[in-house]
Amino acid sequence: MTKRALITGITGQDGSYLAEFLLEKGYEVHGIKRRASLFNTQRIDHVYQDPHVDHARLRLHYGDLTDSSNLTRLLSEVQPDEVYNLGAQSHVAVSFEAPEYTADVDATGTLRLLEAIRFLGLEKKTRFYQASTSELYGLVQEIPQTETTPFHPRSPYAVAKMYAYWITVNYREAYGMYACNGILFNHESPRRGETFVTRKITRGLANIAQGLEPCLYMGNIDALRDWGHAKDYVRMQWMMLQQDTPEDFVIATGVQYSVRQFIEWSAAELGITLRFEGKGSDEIGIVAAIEGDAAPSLSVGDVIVRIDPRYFRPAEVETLLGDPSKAKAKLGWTPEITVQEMCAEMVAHDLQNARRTRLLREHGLDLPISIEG
Ligand code: NDP
Ligand code: GDR
Repeated sequence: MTKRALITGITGQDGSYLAEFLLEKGYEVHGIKRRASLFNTQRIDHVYQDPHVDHARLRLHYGDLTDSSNLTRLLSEVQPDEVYNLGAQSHVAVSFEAPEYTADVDATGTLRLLEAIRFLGLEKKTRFYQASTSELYGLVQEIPQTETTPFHPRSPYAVAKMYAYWITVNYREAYGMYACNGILFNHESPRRGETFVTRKITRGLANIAQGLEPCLYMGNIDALRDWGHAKDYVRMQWMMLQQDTPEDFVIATGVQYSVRQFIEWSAAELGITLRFEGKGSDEIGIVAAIEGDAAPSLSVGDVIVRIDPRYFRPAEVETLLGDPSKAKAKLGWTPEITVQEMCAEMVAHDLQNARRTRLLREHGLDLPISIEG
């Protein structure tokens, strides 16, 4: 029997990798996309299948986590074996600007899905994955963080995700549902949204190297993160739903680096050696050396990184470091892509885009580029 999965957030970074992964495993994949005034399916266009062709195994449905009747109708139609709840307002800084909306989507949205499963009597058939987050640890109580480390969320996003975490546990305990939380630490890729820190860096520096932008403006570059590759992490999301009993797992690499370090690696991938000088808001990143003709419009001594307090958060998560021992021991999961390999892949991708934009400009096809972080 072909297994059927429903993915919320299929148009996002993780949703796109998970859809690819499940299609390769032979699943029929249903995804919920939001109505937008422009196309928003770029990340999954390469796996799109014409619904007019027989046996198309990827189907997209309009919907929204804020709409209970829509979710109930879709679950009733699809009757999924597995639901992956990846949909969210997922940007921590934005959650301070839109806290109520973030709670509606990330917290109540999760409840709406679980309740729809229960209401339709699918609680014994449908397995449920909740995209929980290392942001739950916030002001960390223990290093490294494990499945038993206490939570102290530091943003409206993290507080909303805390509700989602516990309502998932509650539906498992109260109704015997196969429901589990993956507590995922930061994971990135060339498909990462452009305003998350790693992608902002790889894209910004690639644009600077190609003469498209003058400078990268950053927030707290002392923040420490445990970064993995999204491809490794979606494999784990699936593995969590294939066990005999539902459990929650930390997914991380067990290694942490600073944002500043990620900037230095990215610059090095582009043939630029960066030197940081100054302190706090006055810190700057200066070009110390350039390999060959890697960045023809730059010179040694140019300042290409500055701090803009606009990107500081009202409450910051300074350090996160996960301990994935349980996932390794119980599921045999280990990450295969290192953070340095991932950084190289992201820079190569963004450099190709920047070169294309520069070429178009040189031929009079002036494309505007957004530098808003
Ligand atoms: P993205 O921001 O790339 O994707 C979020 C997805 O959610 C998009 O498809 C978006 O649609 C969709 N979405 C947003 N609002 C709604 C809504 N109201 N109704 C339905 N769908 C909605 O996130 P990631 O792929 O990086 O992350 C996936 C999940 O994992 C998220 O829940 C995130 O909070 C969580 N997470 C992510 C981590 C990471 O490091 N990436 C770590 C830990 C947890 P659209 O394309 O239309 O905007
Ligand atoms: P995070 O990711 O908040 O950890 O949430 P993000 O990449 O946005 O920030 C990581 C760290 O970098 C610092 N930082 C900046 N961040 C951004 N976005 N822009 C900047 O200019 C900048 N300068 C410094 C931040 O302050 C922070 O400390 C991500 C999201 O994917 C969540 O959905 C997910 O739950 C967590 O990861 C785990």
